[in-house]
Amino acid sequence: ASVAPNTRETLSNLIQSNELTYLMEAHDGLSAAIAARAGFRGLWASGLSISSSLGYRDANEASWTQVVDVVERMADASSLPILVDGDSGFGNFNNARLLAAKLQQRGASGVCLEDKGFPKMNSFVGNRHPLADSDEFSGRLKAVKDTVPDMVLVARIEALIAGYGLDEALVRADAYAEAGADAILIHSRKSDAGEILDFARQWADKLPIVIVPTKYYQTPVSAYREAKISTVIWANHNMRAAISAMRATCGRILAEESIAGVEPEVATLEEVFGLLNYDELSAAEDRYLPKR
Ligand code: SPV
Ligand code: MG
Repeated sequence: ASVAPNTRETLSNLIQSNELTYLMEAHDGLSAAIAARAGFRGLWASGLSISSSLGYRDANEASWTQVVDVVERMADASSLPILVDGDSGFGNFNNARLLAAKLQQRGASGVCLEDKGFPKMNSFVGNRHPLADSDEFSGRLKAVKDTVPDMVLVARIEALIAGYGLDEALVRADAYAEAGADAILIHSRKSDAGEILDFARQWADKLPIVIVPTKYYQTPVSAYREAKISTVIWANHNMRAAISAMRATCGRILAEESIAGVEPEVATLEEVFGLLNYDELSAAEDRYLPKR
């Protein structure tokens, strides 16, 4: 983990800038360090990926304190600004503001809240995605903004996921902007970006738009630049890449009764030590441990 504090771009700058911003999913200290080394400038602390890596389902089975602990490891290991998937806020306005305050204390730069109830279910699972009442959800947003005014607050609209149309999504976006959101995340489970681009056209840049193209991955990012979308979240690809790599490695070691075959395929131990800055520790040992 990096001990030196870094001067860093703020999440607010990234989301407000006119350039298209990418937030890369991470779900623990190691994946956060890998994303930072790869060159990403900000991270998405994905609820799906954090749950999965802990062995939970993305249905609020992981407690909010478990999520906060993971985010702290990500912040320490990467020094990047982190937008945290706060799900629906783990309850009412009071739970949401407590979560946000604790996330800020532990190094997060922003929190995204979705307009559903507790417990939520991952947006790509099944068809039961009851929406929260818009006024009640706006209260959750206001409470978070009042409690942590300098944190980026992203309001996530689940209307399209829940089967409502663009009109409901736009009415909710207006209400959430009024409640103090800094950006709107519009989510879709369609395999093309049509409804997202329609939303962007009608929303007309009133607040920055954040999208999660997990299902409409074929659309090139040039379409998002043209539509003046602010931020694209690559939401779960470190977690899914880890599954593929670990499955292949386990299968091979079991079948070959040897680790010789996988050795050239897996990261070297030197890479592990580099990612976690072991050099910094040995320099500190030279400085602080008594010389013999
Ligand atoms: C997550 O990464 O947990 C998200 C995005 O919320 S999604 O899985 O698409 O709902
Ligand atoms: Mg999520």
